[in-house]
Order: sequence, then C-alpha cells, then structure tokens
Amino acid sequence: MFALLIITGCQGCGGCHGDLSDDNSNDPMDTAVLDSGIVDSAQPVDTAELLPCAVPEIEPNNTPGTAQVLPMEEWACGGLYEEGDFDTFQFDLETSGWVKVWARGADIGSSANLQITLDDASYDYTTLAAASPDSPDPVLLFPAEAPNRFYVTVSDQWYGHGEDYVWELLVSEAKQPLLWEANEAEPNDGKQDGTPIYDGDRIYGVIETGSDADWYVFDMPDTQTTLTATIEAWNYGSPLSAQVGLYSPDNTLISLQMRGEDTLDLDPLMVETLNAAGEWGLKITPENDTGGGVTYWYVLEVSLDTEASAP
Ligand SMILES: [Ca+2]
Ligand SMILES: [Ca+2]
Ligand SMILES: [Ca+2]
Repeated sequence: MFALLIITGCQGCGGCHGDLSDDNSNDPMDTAVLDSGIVDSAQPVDTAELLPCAVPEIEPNNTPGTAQVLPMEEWACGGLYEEGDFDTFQFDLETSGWVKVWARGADIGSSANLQITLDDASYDYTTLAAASPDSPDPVLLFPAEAPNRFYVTVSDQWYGHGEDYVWELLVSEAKQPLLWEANEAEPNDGKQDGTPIYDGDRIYGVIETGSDADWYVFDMPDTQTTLTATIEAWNYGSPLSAQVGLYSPDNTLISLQMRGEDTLDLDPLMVETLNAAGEWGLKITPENDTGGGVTYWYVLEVSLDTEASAP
C-alpha cells in the first residue's frame, strides 16, 4: 500500500522526492516501513504494483562513481540485464540510528540470486549480504552514525543476468531489533582481556574485523552448572555467521558451535554442563572470516543454571 502511495504521490511531481526525505517523521508511509520488522519484511506486499517504482535505475551505474541517488524510504528498481551488471546507489543518512537495506528478487519472481554490498567512504561498513533467514533475498539491518553517505550495490551471487533478473531495493529507517543491557569491552581479543559476564546477561558486541575474537569470561563455583549461550545476529539482519567456542579453566576447547537448533540457522546455540570450578571462557569469532565491521553485530545471551543440590 505504501508503495502505491509513493508512486501515485510522485507521478509528474519532481519535488515530491525532496518533500518525502525532508520531513518524513510523521508520514504514515514511513510508519508502514518502520513497522515492517525483519520477519514481516519477507512477506509479499502488493508486489505487482511496485513497478514502475519511484527510482528506476539509470545505466551505467556499475560503480560508486556512477551511483544513482536513492532517497531513503523510496523504492528503486531495475534489472541485471547485461553480463557483469552491478547496480549501485548512494544514500545519505542524516539521523543516526538503525538502517534497513532490503533487496527483493525471489520474492517478486525474479530469476536473480541477489546479493547486496554496502560501503561508505571510510570502509567502516563494508558488508556483503546474501540470503536472509526467511527468504533467498538479502536483508541487512545495522546501526549507523550520521551524517554519512553510503553506497549499496545490487548484483547476482553467480553473476547471472537476463531479462527476468529484475530487482527492487529499499533503504529505510528501522527499529533497533533487540534489547541488551551491556556492551562488549574491547580490547577483548584474548581470554586475559575477556569481558566478565554473569547469569542472565545480554551483551551487544561487534566483530570489528574478519579476524576479531571477542572473549567473555565467567567464574563457576564448585557446583555443577549448565551453561546456555545464544547468539542473536543473522536472524535479525546482521550478516555475521558467528561461532562460539567454550574454554575450560585450563584453556581446553570444550565445545565449538556454529549453528542453532536447525542446521540452516546461522546463529549458534550452545548448551553444556560444566563440572570444573574456575574461570571459563567464551570466544566469539566469525565463521570462515566472513567479514567484519560495524554491521557485523550480535547479541550474546548467557544463562548459568547452577544445580541447587548435587545428587
Ligand atoms: Ca542494471
Ligand atoms: Ca549496472
Ligand atoms: Ca569485538
């Protein structure tokens, strides 16, 4: 519905784009965008009416130097019609906050296997995102500092192209997807610098580089304890595929988890029974050096369930 409003409202009206981006805080269209969380976003919404869109691509647009301006909250559309086609847009963020970048292909019947890359001039946000949890189409959700100019490129994972390799792209403000109480304390690349954690903690961390390791440490009393550690990242729009290592007080790797309950779930879940007293460690790293930066965020939740009485 909101896409229809954009199209209708802007036909033959050159100033509408500026109006929307200048004052969009109370616009009902934006509410629709803001309220569409990561799960809702995968649901089809009036797909047939999205073309023609507010910002059709104009070739050539293969590089940041030829990037097309895409106002936030407006749909761009185009296609990967030629071999080696990359379609690049730039958008300016004027208010710090969470940003959602969403490309649609499979959801609208395209043959493309879409991926999106994100960057800014200082390369703090360099990101590659492909399939999201609920769709083959990429969704990226990240916190960003304003003002900044970003570049986003739509392309095919396998360099495919053709008449039906169409796509749609939307960049919008988004809600913070999760809650947490504390942040990791960098530097924490070794166990000796590990961020202390306690039962019930929810901690926000970032894999700053592909080789970053985030250590967390906790003390276990001389009582059998069940550790449950969960990572929330990929399911909420982070491109991070994390792995969690559990290290005993004598620094032996006890467990390494890369997946959730479902093997297709890239957010690790770890449940382990601990028997040795002392300082244990959890080490969060990216799986296979999948990249790093501000966009590669995660929330670690830890529960330590100590048995009330030993059998
Ligand atoms: Ca194109
Ligand atoms: Ca192009
Ligand atoms: Ca970190």
